[in-house]
Amino acid sequence: MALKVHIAGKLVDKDDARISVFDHGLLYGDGVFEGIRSYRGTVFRLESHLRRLYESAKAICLEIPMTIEAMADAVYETLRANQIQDAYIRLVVTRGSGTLGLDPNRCGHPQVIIIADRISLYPAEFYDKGLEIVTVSTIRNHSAALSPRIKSLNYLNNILAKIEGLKAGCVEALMLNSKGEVAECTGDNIFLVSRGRLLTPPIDAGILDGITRQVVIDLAREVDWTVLEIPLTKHDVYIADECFLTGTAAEVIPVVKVDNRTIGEGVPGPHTRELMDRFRQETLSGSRE
Ligand code: PXG
Repeated sequence: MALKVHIAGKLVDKDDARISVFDHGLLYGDGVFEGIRSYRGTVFRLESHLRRLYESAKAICLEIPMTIEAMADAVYETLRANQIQDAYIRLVVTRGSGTLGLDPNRCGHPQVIIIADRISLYPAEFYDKGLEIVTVSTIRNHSAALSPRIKSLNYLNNILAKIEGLKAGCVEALMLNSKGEVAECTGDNIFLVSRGRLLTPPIDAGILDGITRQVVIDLAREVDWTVLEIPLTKHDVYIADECFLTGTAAEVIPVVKVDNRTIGEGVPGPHTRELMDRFRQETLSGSRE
C-alpha cells in the first residue's frame, strides 16, 4: 500500500503529494515544522507539539489555516490511513506559493503537510554503550537573529554543525551559543548529571524548548531529583558524572565521550539508565499528554 500523505486537506498517495516550486518554504525556508512520534497508535505529547508548532508559526507571522483541534484530528487521520502504530510524524506548514522575492504577503495560502512514516531508529548499540559526540565550531544561531525556539524550515545552522560532527566521525554534535556556553546538539537537547543533580541549559541559552527535555525534567522531579536549568560550559561537561541527550527521534540516549574525553566512567550511568527506563514507560503508558 502506498504511503498516504495529508496535503491541502486531503489524503493522497505519496507520489501525488506535491507542492509548487514557487512555495516560499522551498525558495526561502519560510515555514515551520514539527517532528512527532506515535507509540502503539497514540501520538506522544501531541498537544505540546501542536502548541509549539502554532507558536513557531505565530513568531513568523504565519497563520495556520486550521484550528489546533482540526490539526490534531488530521494527524490521527493520517496515522490511521497508513496503519502505522509506531510512526514518525512530520508536520510541515509552509508560507505557500508566491512570487520570486521575499515578501510573504505575496504568497497565496499556507500549505499544510502531514507525513506519517515508519521511524528509523538509532542502532541499539548507541543506547547500550553510549554515544561519542564533539563540540563543533559552528555556534547556535544568535537568538536575537532567529530564535532557536522557532522550529523553522531553515535548519542550515544545525546542518552545518551536523556536517562538522559527521566529519569528526560523530552522529551528533554539541553546539555552543555566542557566549561560549553549552546550547544544544543539532537535533537533541543535552543534560548532565553532576553530584547527583540533573543539569541542563535554560531555554534562554538560545535552544529549542524540547518536548522530550521537558518530559525528562518532569520525570526527574517526580522522584524528587534536583533539576537545575542553568548556564553550562564545556568545563561542566568534561567534569560531569553522566551526560545524555534528549529528542523525539533519539528519545533518551547516553553520551560517554565528548571531544575525545571520557565522561564519568565511560559507560551509561545509573541516573541516565533510570531515566531511559522511566521515559520508555511514559511512552508506553498511552496517556495523551
Ligand atoms: N534541539 C533541536 C535543534 C531540535 O531540532 C530537539 C532539540 C529536541 O526536541 P524534541 O521536542 O524533539 O524533544 C530538536 C528536535 C529529525 C528530527 O528528523 C529532529 C528533531 C525531532 C524529530 C526529528 O532529525 N529535533
